[in-house]
Amino acid sequence: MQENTAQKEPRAWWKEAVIYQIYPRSFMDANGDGIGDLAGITSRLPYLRELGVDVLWLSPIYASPNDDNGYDISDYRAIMEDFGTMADFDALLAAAHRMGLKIVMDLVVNHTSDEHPWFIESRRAKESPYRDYYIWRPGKAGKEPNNWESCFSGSAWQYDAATDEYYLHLFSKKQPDLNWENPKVRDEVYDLMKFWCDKGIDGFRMDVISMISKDQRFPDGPVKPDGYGDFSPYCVSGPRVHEFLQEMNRRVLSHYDLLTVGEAAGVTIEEAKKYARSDGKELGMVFQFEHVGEGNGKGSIIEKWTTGKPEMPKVRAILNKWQRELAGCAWNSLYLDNHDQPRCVSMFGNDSPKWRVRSAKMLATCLHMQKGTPYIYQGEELGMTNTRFHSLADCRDLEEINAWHQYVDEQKRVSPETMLACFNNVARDNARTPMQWDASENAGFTTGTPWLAVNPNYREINAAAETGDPDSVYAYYKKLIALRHTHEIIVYGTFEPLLEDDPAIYAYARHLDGQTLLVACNWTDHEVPCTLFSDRGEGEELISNVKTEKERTLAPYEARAVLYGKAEA
Ligand code: TEU
Ligand code: CA
Repeated sequence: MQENTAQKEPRAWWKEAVIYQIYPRSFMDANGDGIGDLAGITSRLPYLRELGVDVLWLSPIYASPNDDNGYDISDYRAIMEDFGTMADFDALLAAAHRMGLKIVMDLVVNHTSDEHPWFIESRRAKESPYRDYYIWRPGKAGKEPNNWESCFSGSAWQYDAATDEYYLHLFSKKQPDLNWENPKVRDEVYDLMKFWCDKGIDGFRMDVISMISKDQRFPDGPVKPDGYGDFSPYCVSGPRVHEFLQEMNRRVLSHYDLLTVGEAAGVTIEEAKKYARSDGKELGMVFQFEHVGEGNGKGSIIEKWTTGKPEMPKVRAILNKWQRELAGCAWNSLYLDNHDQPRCVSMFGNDSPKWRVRSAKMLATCLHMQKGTPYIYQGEELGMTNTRFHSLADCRDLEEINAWHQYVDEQKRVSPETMLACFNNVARDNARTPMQWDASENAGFTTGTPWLAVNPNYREINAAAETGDPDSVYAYYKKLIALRHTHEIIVYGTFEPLLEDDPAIYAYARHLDGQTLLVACNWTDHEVPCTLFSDRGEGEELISNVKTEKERTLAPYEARAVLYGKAEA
């Protein structure tokens, strides 16, 4: 096991932080209308401080007609009516800062809502001064400008009779893409960012930021199994994306001390080294999607839809590649789920009553001991699981509803049973069921009727039960977060992959100032041989999810982290 003394990693507060993602619609409802809101978040700040997280990332809270639950913004300087008022936001920000919690906003500027005044003006007339704020192209009705498919099914082009042209929407047709080629658009974006920075926020999570620059030839894309064209070769990490982000950095980011993370679907290692370059000229880090994509072993029936599960060796190979390749030149983000992914214990772990708690702790250990900034998605710290959809009527997310209509109704390429099974495995609504606060009605989330049904297992899985239980998933996350705050090796230690051929164990070492932290996690439900710790001799066990360890084996879903050596002064 080698000790590599990589050059000193530049220090930064956001590298040492643990981030907690809040999906406001499903976090806490303070006024009984069944929809989470800002006052609800404020009321739960003591819970978050107690958990020990440092930063709260709020999914979008801006004015929105909610075609895509806030990721379709109609006014960037106003709060969504469902969530409250700007005064509620100011109160939340002030209370969070008083408790030492930072607030990161979701910046959604690849597209706006079609109800944003800019778009209403843009579609009014070809001569409109706002026409070039969006991407319009000529085309005959039924003959789109090219074959690109939207991420939410169907063509990525919407015909607009008013001016007999098509506009581009890589997501829903109520999310027209902004034209970043237009310097006025970029000015608008930098001004609204300054508006929030001057209010005192602490950072931005940037939505699909890897898609803001498009190849201006707009050529057809490679044809996918569902017959549409793939826009990725012409929209992901496009020709001017780094020029735009360096300009954003010069004009806004460099004037504040912010956490910045770019959601970069489809980003490669080489591109990530530019987005998150360590000289700070663009962003602090990116979210890459390889380890949650079909290449992780879960496969695909059509597009993202699958009933398959990831295979640890494939997940390990992907994460180790990102650890290895970004070392010394860019900083990693660490996550297993968010508001677009199924619950991690259901997807990567084992959510059966027998193994849910232990496998949730194992996954948390495996992720949080790696090098990078960890993100916890609301409820992950409780070991919340996927829910059960019995029919399309149980779903709310347009991605699911549109996919059903395209693949079940129109193309008849997937049976209703199979599509429902795919939904129960990977649908986004699994992540969006209300937060489970206690065992009272609707899990203490609301006194009204929740906008999306609460997961029926809330009586067993809820914060009230876990905050009082030292063996709970909550208590384990709290300990993991505390360890990151007290052990620099977990933050800045170099990463050394181990046992990369082992079919069951994901193991690695971290090294810093003469100390070594050894981490080994059994991703299977059976006992496996492991001599990593016994070979290494006496060490200080920092954390383990199994009380009675055996020297030379790891129990089902067992995870251990042991520190060796004394830190050199
Ligand atoms: O997601 C972009 C993105 O990558 C997702 O569409 C993802 O591919 C898909 O949802 C996986 O199922 C961002 C936001 O996180 C998402 O909630 C929005 O719907 C989307 O952008 C459009 O703003
Ligand atoms: Ca509410």
